[in-house]
Formats: sequence, structure tokens, C-alpha cells
Amino acid sequence: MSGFGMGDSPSSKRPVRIVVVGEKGTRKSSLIMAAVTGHRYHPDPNIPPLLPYVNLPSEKCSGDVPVTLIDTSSRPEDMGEVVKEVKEADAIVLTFAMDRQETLDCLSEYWLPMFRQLEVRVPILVAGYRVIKKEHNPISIEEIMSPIRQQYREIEICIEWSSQRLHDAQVVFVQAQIAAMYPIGPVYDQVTDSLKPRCVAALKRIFEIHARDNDYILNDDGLDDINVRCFGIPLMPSHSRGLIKFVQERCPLRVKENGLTVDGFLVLITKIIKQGKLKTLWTMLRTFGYNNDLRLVDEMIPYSSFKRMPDQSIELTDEAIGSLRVAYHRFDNLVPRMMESLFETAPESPWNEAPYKDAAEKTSNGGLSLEAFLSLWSLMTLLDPARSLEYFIYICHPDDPSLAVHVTRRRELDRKEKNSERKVIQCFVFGPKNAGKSAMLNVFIGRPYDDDNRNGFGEERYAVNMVGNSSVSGGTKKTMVMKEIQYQEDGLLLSDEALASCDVAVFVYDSSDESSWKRAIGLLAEVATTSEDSGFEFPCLMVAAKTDLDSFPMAIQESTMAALDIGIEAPIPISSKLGYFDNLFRKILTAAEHPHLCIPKIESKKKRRTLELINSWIPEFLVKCFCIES
Ligand SMILES: Nc1nc2c(ncn2[C@@H]2O[C@H](COP(=O)(O)OP(=O)(O)O)[C@@H](O)[C@H]2O)c(=O)[nH]1
Ligand SMILES: [Mg+2]
Repeated sequence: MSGFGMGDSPSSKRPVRIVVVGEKGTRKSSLIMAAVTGHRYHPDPNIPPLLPYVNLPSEKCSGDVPVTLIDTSSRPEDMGEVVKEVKEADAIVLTFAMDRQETLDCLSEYWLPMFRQLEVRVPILVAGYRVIKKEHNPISIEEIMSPIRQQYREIEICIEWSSQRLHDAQVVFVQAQIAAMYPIGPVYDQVTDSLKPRCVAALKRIFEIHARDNDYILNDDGLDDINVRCFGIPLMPSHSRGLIKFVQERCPLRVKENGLTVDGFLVLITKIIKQGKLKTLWTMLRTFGYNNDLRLVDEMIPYSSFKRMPDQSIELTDEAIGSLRVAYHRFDNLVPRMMESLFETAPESPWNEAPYKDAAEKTSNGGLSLEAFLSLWSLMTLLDPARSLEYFIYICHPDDPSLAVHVTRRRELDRKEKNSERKVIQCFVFGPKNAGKSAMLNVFIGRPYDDDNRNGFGEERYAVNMVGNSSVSGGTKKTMVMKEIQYQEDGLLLSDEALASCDVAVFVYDSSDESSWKRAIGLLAEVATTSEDSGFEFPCLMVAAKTDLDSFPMAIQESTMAALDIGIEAPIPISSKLGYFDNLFRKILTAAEHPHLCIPKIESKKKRRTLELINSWIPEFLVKCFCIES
């Protein structure tokens, strides 16, 4: 097969730390000294047998990267230090003496299990010291190590050395350096003999970037582009034809129209790995921004594009939404398996866990509509813009990812301008336990009402959907994020900063339960004073839930009067059970679009007194304790 790569790779110049561990007397220090000096090592009995850190001579190092060799002690009392070094290592050289069976036994009985326990992921090399005797056909280190390697596939290379062949000591470290810089562990599973899933995802992304304009077929030009980009040199046409031919001969179905399908590309890379050309693969992966975990390195994420004040938010731009629509339509009607396809160029789906899992409406077959898909992206952009951009890069391949997001205007300014142009509204849902918050969120994302619904307490939860507001926004829909805030008996709850991200707050109470109403109005007073004190105010609405039940006496009169007294609208009656919402979600949207209205007027210096009075609730006091600002 003709080559792929063959140029020089850019690589980091951080020193590679190679830690040498093993039993006493297995020549750890001698191995290091032999590699560094090229001479035999005669320890001075007057100095401690542990060598200081020493660098491998630069001419021995691969790719101009410095290599630090780290000796370790075999004394049990020094184990803490050894463990520390092992955890920081880029590669580990494990030593044993080939003429001392007990040192070999220790590999599988002590050292290798310990590395597993420490979850060591760096390459492990075994160096066996051979005392040369004049015997014929001594068994090789491969034969000796074979049973252990069956059990411990993480051992990458076994090398023997001896004082007669000091050059082999250098080979140990050169190999260790190469294994550290171009590790096989993250990319290839040697037990199943297959590419690891994250490596497949990264390769599919590289493939897509270069093949999407050619019907997802990677032809000569595509291969050449990759070669130029990764190795800085063109790929001769005969070379690229050779690569395609190689795949065609073995897997004819993976070649189409003289180019590679994505599976054909994976066959090619697998071959490269099997040939031991890990440097070629890693050069490619690093050129496309991957770290050793096969995720994008931080430098690929334009953090500066989402610097913001606490009352600003991050939204996707129209261009980004356009790209996401295109990505979605490649896998129309995302049933769960299609979802995997959509994120097949990412390390995994970003929405497998809270707060994204179950935050959006599902179709009847468990998939996501386009609206639900875009809603989840908006939610992720709002909560975790770095992650949103990272995944946007994985699936949309933007030239400039910083153009995918923008920072919204400060709400403080929105208030002055008396409008908000945000397309994604965050609504905090407050209310005492059992008020009906979760039921409301469920209905918001199209789930049927469930009388036995028992959502776990103590966890925040999000629901996101698109809401139309024809009267105000000319028929366009906006994305509304609802965040259920769990009620804490011992008071609030959220920091000023957390409250600053709230565009509109609703306070839900059970209209059949007077104490629920009292607690809701108490919460409102607390939230409103806190947000006023911190200068991040927002509109507030009250929601009278469970109107299918009998309301407590005087409920409507009292609650309406209290609301009007503090300058907000009368509570909005809803029944999740009956599916009656009185346009609640539109009303929330409208409130967010008018950030200067519906802000409760409660004098913050009276906060304490207000709360005290509310706690010892007497209706006549209500009017006095909510002071209307002049
Ligand atoms: N009758 C009636 N019960 C409701 C309604 N909404 C919620 N519930 C019930 O009230 C209880 C508490 O609701 P939940 O939404 O979990 O309250 P949360 O603690 O505020 O999240 C549950 O048993 C719900 O089934 C409603 O509209 N009508
Ligand atoms: Mg709840």
C-alpha cells in the first residue's frame, strides 16, 4: 500500500514524562543511566540509589520533544511518591529481571493490577533485564511475557536489554516516548481488534469535512486535501489511487465512484494503525483539533465570543440555526437511533443526561421534531455555551464557530428601551411544593397530565419549547426555557447572579390551598426584593394552579387585590389536569418582551418586615406591607 502522511507533524513541546517502576534490583536506575550516558552504571554506595530527574539527550528524542526520565524507589514506605509519579506519567516503563522469576510474578500480581486500580491510561512498556549467560536459544521476552500480555492488553511493548547491549536501553525510552506521543489506547481496542467509538466519531467528522461537497465520497482530491492540511505536502495521485485500490480489493462495497465511503475511510485508517503508523493517525487527529480523549482541545472553542454580564444571555445566530436545520434534515424525524446518527461525528450525544434529557417534547416514536431539536440547542447554548459550540463544531463544521453565537443586550438596557429582542426566554418557575409546577412543565412539553406524577424533589429541572406570539412578534416563534426552582423551607435559594439570568418569573400556587398561596406570595416578595437589591429585576407573574379543584375562600379576591397592589397582573388561572392554560405561555412571553412591566414594587428596605408580616398572615396587613412606590 502506498503511504498516507509522510510529512512532519506539529506537536506540543511539553516534556514527555517517562516513569520507571519495578521491584528492587530490577535495574531501574541502570536502565536510565544506560540510556542517558550510553555507559554501564556503577552506583555509588554513598549516595541514595534514587536518581534525580534526568533528560534524555535531545538527539535521542523524537520530534524535538524533550523527554524526562523519572526513577522511582522500590521501598514500601515510598509507595505514595511512586503513585504520584505514576499518575503524572505520560508513559510507564515497568522493569523486571529475566533471571528472577519473582520479579516477573510481581508484574501481574502487583504492578499491573495497581495501574488498573489507579485507572492509568498511558502506555505501559515492559523492560526485562537479561543477564547474558552463554546458553543457546534463550527464551525471548515475547515468550516470557505472552501469558501476562493475554491478561493485560494495556502492555504495549516488551523490550529486553542487557549491560552488553546498552543501546537497547535507549530503544526502551524512544519507544516509550513514541507510545506516549501517539498512544494506541484511545484510538484502538486491541481486545476486540477494532477502532474505538470516539476515534470512529473523530474520523467520520474528518471524512465529512472533506467529502460532504462530493456526495459523501472521498476521492483523490479529498485525500489530497487531508494530506496537505495534516502533513503540509500533496499526496501524489498514484498514492491516493493506491489507497483507494487497497480498500477496493478488500472491501469492494466501501468504494464508490472511485472514492471511499465513510466505511472505506475507516478501513484505510485501521490499516494504518495495524501498520503501527500511529504518528500518522495522531497527526491527523491533532490537526483537526483533538486531544488524547478524542475531544476538541480548548483552543478550538472561541470562549471570548460569549463573555457576558450576568443579565446577558447567549443565543444561536440565524446562521447557526440554518446550519442546524440542514444537519437535522439529513436525519429527518429523529427517532432515537437517528439521534445517534446525528451525533455520529461527536464523541457522544450531548443530551443523554440531565438537564437536557427529557427537557424537550418527544414525537410519538420517541424522536425529536425540528422544533424540539432546535429548542434543545437553544437550551444548551443558554446554559453551557462552550459545550454548545463544541458540539456545533462536531456536527456543522463551521469555518468560524464564533459566528454561531451572539450575546444579547443587557436586560437593564432592555428595561430602559422598554423591549427585549431575545429569541430565547428563560422563565424561572417558583412555588411551594405540590403547587403544580412539574405538572405545568410537563404539559408545556406535550406530556399527558398524570395524577400520580411524583417528580423528584431537590433537583432543578428544565423544560424547553417554542411558543408563538402572533400579536407581538409578527407570528414568529420564540424559544421558552422553563426552569423549575425547588422550594426550600429555609428561604432563598438562589444567588444574585443566578437570579440575574431570569427573564421572567412565575410564582405558582395551588388555588385550593390557602397556605400554598401564602408561601407563593412570600416567595415572590423574597425574590423581588433580592433581585431589586442586586439590580437585576424582571417581570413576575402569578399562576393559580389546579383550578379544577374548589378554591380556598376569598381566593380570587385576595390574590387579585394583592397582585394589583404590588403592580403585577392578577394571577393566571390554569388547570394542568383539564389542559386549561388561559394562554399562560404566551402571557409569559409577552411579559418577557416588556421587561419594564410587571415588576413587583416592594420596598426592599422593608423586606424583613414584609416577610415577617406575610409569615404571620393577616389579610388586612397585606395592603400595607406591599408598599407601592411613588
Ligand atoms: N387536581 C389537580 N391536581 C394537580 C394539577 N396539577 C398538579 N396536580 C397534582 O398536584 C400534585 C403536585 O403536583 P406537582 O406538579 O408535582 O407539584 P410541584 O411540587 O409544584 O412540582 C400532584 O399529585 C399532581 O398530580 C391540576 O391542575 N389539578
Ligand atoms: Mg416539582
